[in-house]
Amino acid sequence: MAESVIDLRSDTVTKPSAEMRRAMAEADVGDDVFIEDPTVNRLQERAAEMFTREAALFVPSGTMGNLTCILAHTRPGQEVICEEAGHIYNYEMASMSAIAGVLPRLVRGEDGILTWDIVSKGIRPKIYYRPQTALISLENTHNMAGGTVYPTKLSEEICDRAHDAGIRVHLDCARIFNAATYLGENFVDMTKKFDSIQFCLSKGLGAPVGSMIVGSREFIERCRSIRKMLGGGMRQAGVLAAAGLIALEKGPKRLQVDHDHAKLRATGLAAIPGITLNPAKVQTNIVIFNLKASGWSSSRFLETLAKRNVLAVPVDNERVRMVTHLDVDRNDVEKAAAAVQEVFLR
Ligand code: TLP
Repeated sequence: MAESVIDLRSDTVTKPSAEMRRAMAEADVGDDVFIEDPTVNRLQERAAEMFTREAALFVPSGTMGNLTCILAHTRPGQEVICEEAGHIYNYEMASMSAIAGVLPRLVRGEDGILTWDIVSKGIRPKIYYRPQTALISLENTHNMAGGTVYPTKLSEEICDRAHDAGIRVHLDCARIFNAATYLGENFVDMTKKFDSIQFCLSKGLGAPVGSMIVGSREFIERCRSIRKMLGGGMRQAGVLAAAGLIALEKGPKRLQVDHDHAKLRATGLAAIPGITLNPAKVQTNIVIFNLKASGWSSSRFLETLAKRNVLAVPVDNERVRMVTHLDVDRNDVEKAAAAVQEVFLR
């Protein structure tokens, strides 16, 4: 039998479980554009209830969720402050500019984490001939900083001070349950001050498709129209929401396992000469390491690693990202570390 592939490219690669597939097959459905899909409605009600917010909206992807929120919060010509390595700026096809007509105003955080001091330097003065800051967008966990987590006090201070200045704050928390698992805090407390939040069902939680926007009823109704404008009005989407409900109930509880695996892998990788990585900085399920000292480029390294049935993605020419998830076990983690070692030894 051919050796199976260990896919560490992302926690998006997980396949729906047998339980999810069964629930999808049996889902009660209706036309969600008429707001008549009982399973979608249940998922939305459950997400709102879990986050103790008024309402929630099921969207096809995190990318659409973030863009929908930006469109709801801003007008063309305004600015959105975001971290320079953030997903919203680097991996969403510049949609905030191409579609929402707003300018990203970049600031740099330490390990991707912003403080009010950093954010406030990006806020425009209120002068009629200058573009105006409408929104601040934070990312928790911060993907390309290596899955780092916001201390809740820092994000709360940003929200409070931004609100005092009349600026709204969006949270791209695709991996909010990873962040909450790391902090040992309740995700409701971590997110309560944000004007909008977007989290993904299709990452560590294991659903095949979908993200949720959570906020006030009035905000969510605005987002519903915007989602339709973007082509995200799905019809019998209950087949997807059924998997989302299972992801939401069961997914968060097992994330510590992924974090333990990431830590284990980071420790193994850090011991390999040529790899630069501080395992103490690995907080969640994402490990990013630097190959520069080895002389390998990311692309050549990844091609060679793929021949050993281990997949990962480049961050840039020097850095590689590996993500743990529910479809990799401890054995896979150990095999992947051994494969990396073999690549260097050849
Ligand atoms: N992240 C993907 C890639 O796009 C990089 C991944 O493999 O990690 N916010 C954050 C923080 C994300 O990490 C992602 C996806 C999204 C938004 C977008 O979600 P989708 O892929 O559902 O549009």
